[in-house]
Amino acid sequence: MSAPRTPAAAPLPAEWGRTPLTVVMPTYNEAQNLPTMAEALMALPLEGLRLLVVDDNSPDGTGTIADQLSEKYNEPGRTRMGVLHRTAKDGLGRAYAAGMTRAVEEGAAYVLQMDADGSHPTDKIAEMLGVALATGADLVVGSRYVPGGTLSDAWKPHRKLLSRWANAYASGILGTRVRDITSGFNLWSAPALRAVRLDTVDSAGYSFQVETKYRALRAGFTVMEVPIHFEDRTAGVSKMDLAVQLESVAMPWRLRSRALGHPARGGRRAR
Ligand SMILES: Nc1nc2c(ncn2[C@@H]2O[C@H](COP(=O)(O)OP(=O)(O)O)[C@@H](O)[C@H]2O)c(=O)[nH]1
Ligand SMILES: [Mg+2]
Repeated sequence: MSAPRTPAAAPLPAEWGRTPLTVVMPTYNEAQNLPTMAEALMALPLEGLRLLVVDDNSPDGTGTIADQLSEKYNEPGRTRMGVLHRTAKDGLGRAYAAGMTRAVEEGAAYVLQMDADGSHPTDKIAEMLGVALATGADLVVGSRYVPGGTLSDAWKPHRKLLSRWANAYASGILGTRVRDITSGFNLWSAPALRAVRLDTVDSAGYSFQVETKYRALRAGFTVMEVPIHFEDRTAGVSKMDLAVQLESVAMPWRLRSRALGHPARGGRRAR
């Protein structure tokens, strides 16, 4: 007897597929990756999906490529892709805050955060939207650390350990039960994003992921996690640097201290 086959993911009801969903994708020197990403997104059976690229004036011309792709995919009366050009490299967190704000202003009911380097699986997007619509969750996290979630084999054991440790560190300090609080592949409802107040987020870099999830949890929004396979980038280089890492180490303490009513000194704004 043959083993039971895993059924293919069921398509979303057509009405759900028409939900206005904007994928916000920050780019810095992703010229080699962006065309493939855009093509994969545009081929998804999600009529309401749009792509908004947020480019920080990449020296490799990613911004120009994004404009050309927009021309290719946009049709009269149907904008499927847009580009937010910023003048200089200003950090992943700032790029996301600007792009996600723009997406909600332009009418997205849901916003999906996604890297441009192929690490996040486009074929999980429909499932994440389906989970949000079916359960009413306001934040659906594409998670490497729930059962079924997997990491690229290209990651050496020490890198896997570091990623696990970074998650345990942030979640432990903040007392959350989110398994992948550092994940950069997240689907948000527009009301949750408004409540998060992106204009007041402190994180310039990758700790944006932790800070925004923590704000959503504290505001009482429901968070769900769905397992993903996380691929290593095959082209281009990582933009993770020491300043970004230091901010990520300090941020959970600042967030906790602020939540306890003792604003950490050196914060950019009092809240
Ligand atoms: N606009 C913008 N995008 C950035 C910046 N830093 C990183 N990114 C983008 O954010 C995504 C994640 O960055 P990446 O270097 O892959 O991080 P890693 O996966 O942690 O190594 C990629 O699409 C990058 O191009 C930035 O300062 N500005
Ligand atoms: Mg990456």
